[in-house]
Amino acid sequence: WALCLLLLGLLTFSPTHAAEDTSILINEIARASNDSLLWGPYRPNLYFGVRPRIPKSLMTGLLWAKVDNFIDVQNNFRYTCEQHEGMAGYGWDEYDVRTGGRQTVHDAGNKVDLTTEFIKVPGGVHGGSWGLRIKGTPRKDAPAQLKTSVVFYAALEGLGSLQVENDINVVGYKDVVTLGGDTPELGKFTINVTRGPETNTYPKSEHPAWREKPLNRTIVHSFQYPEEMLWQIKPIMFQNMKSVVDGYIEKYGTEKHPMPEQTFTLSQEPGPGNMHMIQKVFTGAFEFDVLFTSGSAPNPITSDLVTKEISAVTDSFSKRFSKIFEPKAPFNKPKYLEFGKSLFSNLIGGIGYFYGDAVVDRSYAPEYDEENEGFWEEAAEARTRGGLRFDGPNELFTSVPSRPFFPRGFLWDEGFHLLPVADWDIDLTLAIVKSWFGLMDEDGWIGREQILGHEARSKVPAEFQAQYPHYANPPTLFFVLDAFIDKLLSNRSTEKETLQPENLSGDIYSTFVSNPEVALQYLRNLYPLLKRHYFWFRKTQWGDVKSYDREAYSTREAYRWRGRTPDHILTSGIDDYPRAQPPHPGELHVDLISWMGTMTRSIKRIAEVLGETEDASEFADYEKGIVRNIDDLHWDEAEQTYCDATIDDYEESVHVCHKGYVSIMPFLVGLLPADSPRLGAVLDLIADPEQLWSDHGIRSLSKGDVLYGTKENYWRSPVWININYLALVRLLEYANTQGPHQARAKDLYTRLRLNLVETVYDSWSKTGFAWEQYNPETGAGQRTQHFTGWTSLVVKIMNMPDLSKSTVGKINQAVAEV
Ligand code: 6A9
Repeated sequence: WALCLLLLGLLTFSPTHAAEDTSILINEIARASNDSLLWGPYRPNLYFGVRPRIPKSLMTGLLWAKVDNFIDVQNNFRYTCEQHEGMAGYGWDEYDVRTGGRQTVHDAGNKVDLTTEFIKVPGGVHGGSWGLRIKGTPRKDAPAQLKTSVVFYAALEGLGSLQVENDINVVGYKDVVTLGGDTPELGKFTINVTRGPETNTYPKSEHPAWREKPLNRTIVHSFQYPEEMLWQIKPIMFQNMKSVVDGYIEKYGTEKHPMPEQTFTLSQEPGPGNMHMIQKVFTGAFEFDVLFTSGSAPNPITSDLVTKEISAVTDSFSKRFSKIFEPKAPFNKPKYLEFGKSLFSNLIGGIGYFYGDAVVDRSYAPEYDEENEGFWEEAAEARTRGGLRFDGPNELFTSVPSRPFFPRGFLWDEGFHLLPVADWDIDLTLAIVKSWFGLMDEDGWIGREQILGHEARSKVPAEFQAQYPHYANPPTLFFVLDAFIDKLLSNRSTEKETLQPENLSGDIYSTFVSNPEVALQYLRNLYPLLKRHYFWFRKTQWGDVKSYDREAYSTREAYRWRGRTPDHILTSGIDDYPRAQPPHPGELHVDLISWMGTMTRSIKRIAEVLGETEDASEFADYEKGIVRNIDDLHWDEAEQTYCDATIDDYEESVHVCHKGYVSIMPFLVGLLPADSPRLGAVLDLIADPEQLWSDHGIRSLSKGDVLYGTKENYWRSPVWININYLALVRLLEYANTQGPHQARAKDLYTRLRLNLVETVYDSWSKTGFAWEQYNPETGAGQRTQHFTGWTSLVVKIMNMPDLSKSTVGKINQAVAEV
């Protein structure tokens, strides 16, 4: 009925009381949208963990291990996603943030395939209910009597209560274990952990301990723990198991020690506490459910409902996926559809909600102004002096680059993540964008890497934790706002259609687009933050042009990344790409001025849409200066590419040319018009197999560069999908625009698209994973495994048009040749 209310709200909307009605409508939409986004597996650092988007509330998680010997158990309990646990692939096969989906974990080490099926059921006034089905299927090489121990826990942070409701003496936990809870935000709720179907079987034992704790009973272990330590669940669990072992030894001696499946159990201690662990031990295949029912929901969640909903959810996911991301030729084959579903599901299933404080260096040390030569040494020195402080606590709703390795928000990654997400669910996308801009401080800064709270920090070495309020990162969130405005403008004509009830189930995902008033209000609310952020860039990342005896000096549009060291500019996102040596405060970075150019264009467009004409014309001036200076300051005639600039030993300005992603950045972000006199040279560079072109995508650095493949070789040869995606978008634009390079762009586009998809697909089908980057020679996925972040842009790439058979461009090419 939330949907009905929403529909009513939309239909009764009349322009007469526009302002008032709009705000009511916005609230209504926000509520409905928030409700369906309240719950989720928003702890992507775990193989499975549900929490609501509430700072301190109910936290749940899942652990399991095979228990057929005494040795392996300690290392085999799965909990946080880890890279070296010998997983034969894991992740969401199908997932939609609004309704749920299915994840499979191919746990080769524990010889079990574990699935988590999760569904959300709206109803009531507290964000609805959810159900989870946990299934284990022994893998082919598993012993006949595989024994698996599974622990599901529910913990409570913040205000409220959570307790075991069963009377242990009555049911002995043979059947359903019920937890009851009540919190200010969630109201009353119950969590039922079911026994599962009759087909479940349990280990048997002759040991006397069996009489005390037969394993066909569920074990419930409750306790109170300091809130900020609750995330350290594994050591807490082992501690209790150890006390159980000690108890057995004391009682029965070491001779008659029970079997491992009984040894590694928790003590049966249901009761009060902020943590309740529920353990089950099975032989062979198993299944049970966790059913969360919100107190205000009309009906309780049942196992039958989970069965029904999970098939409905996966069904509608597949239909919707085919509609939105249908792979186009030559990828219109079932195998690419499966591949696309998996990649996209992992991107969207990787969305998390994070809450906690962040380490920020607020010393504002004068060294951080980076004015002197040798500034990087002074800055390093200042960093050791510190001024570290905890900012926040902050909250962040975001996707993550990689669940096992970087399970937290990264600013410029997110702009790429949200491009596919925006096609799927623009309301969700805008909620995430808003969450990111909500992190901005009063100067306009947003930290590049969001390491919020103890659990997130535990994954990051201390020296990488601090964020610096003068460090930037490419402003890719503006791409997302651009995509939003594109959708807005293209949707206006079909506005009426999208309000039809039969379209409504899809409509909840795009309320903003189908309601221009609401969309404009969203932008209007965001606009002051966008400006603050934009001017923060101008104020902190400006480049010093006084040593450049060029005309360009007059416009002052020149930029330099702050925070570089001799070997890295982490802030640029392309960490170890070669730059001027040694660093110099008079350096100018061509990638940054390009980012500034695209950001300026984007904020100008937003200003226009909002009718902020004075702002728009101010931005237009900056844009003009930037576009001009990209050529004046950065184009190198001899090298025929764009280059960084610096000041040499003779106080002369010189170019620092390393061909690769940096040197084509003006092209990548869309600042070169189709008739640019530089475009031909850029395409030559891209197309040359001795330079950027490879069979697996465009290389980060030219094969001809002396530093190709050297040192860390992180961004010095490997193929990265985010940048290749940008190249593809540009090539498609040129292929569709009349101009001297149209036919060539079409050819490059077609071949690049093929190479990229094949590369990511091959690696995925061989290894079961998407990877952080790809080897330009072999195409092998490398570095971080299960990198489900921007690599999933391949879903959009498969959905881009197939131009191989179109005649567009051929005619123009012919004309041009004539
Ligand atoms: C260091 C080590 C367990 C590096 O995808 C996130 C970023 C990108 O934004 C950036 O462009 N990655 C790219 O060059 C990964 C950065 C990870 C830093 C974490 C701590 C943790 O050890």
